[in-house]
Parts: sequence; structure tokens; C-alpha cells
Amino acid sequence: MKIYFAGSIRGGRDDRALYLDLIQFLQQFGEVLTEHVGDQHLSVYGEDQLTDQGIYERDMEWLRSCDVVVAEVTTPSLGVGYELGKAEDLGKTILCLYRKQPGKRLSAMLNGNSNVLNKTYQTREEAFEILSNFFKG
Ligand code: 6IA
Repeated sequence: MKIYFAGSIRGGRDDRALYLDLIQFLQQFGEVLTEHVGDQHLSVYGEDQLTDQGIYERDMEWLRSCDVVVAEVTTPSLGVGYELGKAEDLGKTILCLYRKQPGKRLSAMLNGNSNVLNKTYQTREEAFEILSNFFKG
């Protein structure tokens, strides 16, 4: 099982510790192709080992090869939105995790999309339970 985990990078890194926890939890279900999304040292300014073109091409190749896309979509990110649109076109199974926040709502492009399984949660434990049910169900 190849899992493409998507989470905000240049959109903001406030949830990076959460991404790492989700990625580590996901590893019991398969190979997470995009481990770097949870890299605690990766800031919005980030690494310079790859050019943006290199990042784009590598990530699109991973997206094509994955079995499932799991996205944490609480922090809005252009890149994550782009990946999800591409994943939908590729016919991938998509699970989005969203933490409810006062005064904010998830984009209608995800929330209103029947090709996306949208799940809301508040705690890490709830997110883990959603992931367990998704992969075991
Ligand atoms: O627009 P964003 O940067 O928030 O988009 C985040 C999404 O795009 C993630 O789900 C990643 O899969 C992908 N992505 C964006 N930047 C990178 C990256 N390094 N490496 C891998 N995937 C990426 C960029 C580092 C950068 C801060 C210099």
C-alpha cells in the first residue's frame, strides 16, 4: 500500500508536528511516500536540495504511483489543493482530515466533493481512529 500524505508546506507549518504524528501512524498501513511533509526542520523557506521543478516532478510521479491520498487540510495550502485536484483526476481514493476551527470552514471544493471522503476531528486520537477505520474498513 503506497500512501501519499499531503499537508501544508509553504501554506504554513503550524501543524508540522501533527503531520509527523499522522505520518508515523500511517506507516503501519503502508509506505508513506511523502515523509518530508512531517519533517520538523522543513520551514516555509525549506530545503534547497531540490529545485521547485524537481519537487513538482517528483511529487507528481509519487502521486501517480500511490494507492491512496491522505491529506490534512486544516491549514489551507495551494499545493495540497492542487495535489487533491490531480489525485481526483487520476481516480485516486482520497481521505481529507479537517480540524474544526472557530470562524473558519473547509473549502466547498473539498467539502462539497463526493469524490473526497471528508472527516472532521479535534484530537490526534480521533484522527488516528479515522485512519484506522479507513484502512481496516
Ligand atoms: O503549497 P504548499 O507548499 O503548502 O504545498 C504543500 C504540498 O506540496 C505538500 O503536500 C507536498 O506534497 C508538496 N510540496 C510542496 N513543497 C514541497 C517540498 N519541498 N518537498 C516536497 N513536497 C512539497 C519544498 C520545500 C520548500 C519549502 C522549499
